[in-house]
Amino acid sequence: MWEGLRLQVLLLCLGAVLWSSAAVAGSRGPQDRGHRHHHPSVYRSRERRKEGQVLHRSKRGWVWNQFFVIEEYTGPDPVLVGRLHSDVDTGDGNIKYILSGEGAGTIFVIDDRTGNIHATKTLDREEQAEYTLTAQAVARDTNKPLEPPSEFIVKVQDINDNPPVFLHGPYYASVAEMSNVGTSVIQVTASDADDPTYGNSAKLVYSILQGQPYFSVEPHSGIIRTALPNMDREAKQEYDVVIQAKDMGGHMGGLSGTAQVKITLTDVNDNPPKFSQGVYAMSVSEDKVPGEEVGRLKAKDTDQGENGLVDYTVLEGDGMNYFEISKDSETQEAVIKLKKPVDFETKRSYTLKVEATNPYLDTRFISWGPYKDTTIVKISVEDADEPPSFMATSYTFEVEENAPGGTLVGRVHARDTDIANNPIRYLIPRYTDLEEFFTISPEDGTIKTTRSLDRETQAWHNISVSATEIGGHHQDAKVRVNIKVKDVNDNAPEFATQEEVLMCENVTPGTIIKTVSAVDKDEMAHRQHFHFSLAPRVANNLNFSLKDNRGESSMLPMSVVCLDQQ
Ligand SMILES: *[C@@H]1O[C@H](CO)[C@@H](O)[C@H](O)[C@H]1NC(C)=O
Ligand SMILES: CC(=O)N[C@H]1CO[C@H](CO)[C@@H](O)[C@@H]1O
Ligand SMILES: [Ca+2]
Ligand SMILES: [Ca+2]
Repeated sequence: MWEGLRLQVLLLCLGAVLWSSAAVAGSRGPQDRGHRHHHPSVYRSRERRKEGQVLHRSKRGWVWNQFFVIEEYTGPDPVLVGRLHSDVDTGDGNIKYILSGEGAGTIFVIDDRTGNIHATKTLDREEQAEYTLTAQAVARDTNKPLEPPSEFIVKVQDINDNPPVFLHGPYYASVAEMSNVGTSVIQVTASDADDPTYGNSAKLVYSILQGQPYFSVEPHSGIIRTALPNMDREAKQEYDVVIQAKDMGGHMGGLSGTAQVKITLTDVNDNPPKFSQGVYAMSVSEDKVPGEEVGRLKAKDTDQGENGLVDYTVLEGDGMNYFEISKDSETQEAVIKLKKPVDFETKRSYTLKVEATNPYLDTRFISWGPYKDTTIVKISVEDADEPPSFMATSYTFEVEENAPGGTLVGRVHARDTDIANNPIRYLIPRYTDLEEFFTISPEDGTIKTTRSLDRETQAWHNISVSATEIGGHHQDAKVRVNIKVKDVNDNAPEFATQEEVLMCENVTPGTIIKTVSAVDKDEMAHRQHFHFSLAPRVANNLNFSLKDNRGESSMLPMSVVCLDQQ
């Protein structure tokens, strides 16, 4: 419809270069952009414009409904954006040009006689890229429109006034150690507020400022890749990389921004476990009981997590039956414990061949292995100061009662099982023989009585004897000694009862008058019995007889029989 209007717009050319691109602004091609970034020429052209260079519309077909004004212009005078001109304008001042729309009267002011439009302040394309305005030509006296109103656009011309910015930095990334060269780590992206469709103001190129030769960045994608083979986490784990994004396609004079990228190498299993010693010496006392810890050793593995886990096994050695190996999962140490008691006097040293292995292997690095190590553990058995030991677990002796003091009862014998073979001293702990019936020879362990014993008072003297090492740690041992007092027949039998016997007259001969029995304090052997007889005083009295019931038991009662009375 603009074709039909007679309102002419004079474009103010900002210079030949700017002009040409403005003329085809609707269909800018890459070849045009190639010219557009020569900003010095833009500034130069501005100077010329101030001299009043004005181009007239010379042919139809322009995209002439657009004005261009460069952003961020800070000259002393307002920028002339363009000029409205109507064909009916004869230059006599009867036409009045009116501007309305976005920014009319504030940002854009028009000289209503000449049609010159000026921008009153600097414009920022990144704030507002274009303004839609309406031009009118009216008769100055009647205010009658001389042309239909026509809409046009003022486009703010981009300059490179915005640096690239990494909006998501700083970045944290990780990549496995030993990765192949070219392994992608992370992609970083910067943004540029300038016009991406125009010139190179927003055309970014990435480069690496810090982090070479370990990493590289792809210039156009911002993808960071590894650049060095065999990067070893165990040598260096963290890298501070700085990436720069530069606009103007990376050329001189472009603006730039940087981002920090912290790259951490993650672990792979590329180190075997390693014992620091070829031989580990340990010792165990012979008095340790099975289950007790003998010692620890550790194979170091510089890898992390499960790559650094170590398992231990005993491969061989004469100590295999006596010691077992386990792992302290907290410290990753091998723990050697006693499995069976050891005896210094029997065998004084054992050897174990211990292997440490990584349970989790990485197939890619198998050839760098083997992921195991072996070492020798030498365990010496230490002599423990063991208490003396009696030759018997207990002793039983006999001594005759009434034997005189000083009679030999028996002899105990203990000895020191240690190599030192310390001499032994014996004694009877007083509390086991309160009345001091016995003495013992400290040197040779012979027990004697101190006085004669009476079986009928105490038949057993169950005492203890202790044996103590002289020297060493004075360890001692005790043994039970049961002493039996042997009986001798030193007691006369007595009647069990001492009663008078009353009997009636005229009893029938053969009647049992009384049964008597006897007791004896002495020990009664089996089938032993008493012999009964009538006292001599009545032995010739034929009126009574005594019947000895010998036979069944040791204390059979006797019958006294009343003889027939005449
Ligand atoms: C003493 O030891 C003997 C034999 O072991 C035992 O028959 C007896 O009952 C013990 N006497 C005492 C008082 O412990
Ligand atoms: C020795 C004795 O005392 N014998 C007497 C037995 O009994 C007759 C009759 O009762 C006496 O006459 C005896 O003296
Ligand atoms: Ca820019
Ligand atoms: Ca590793």
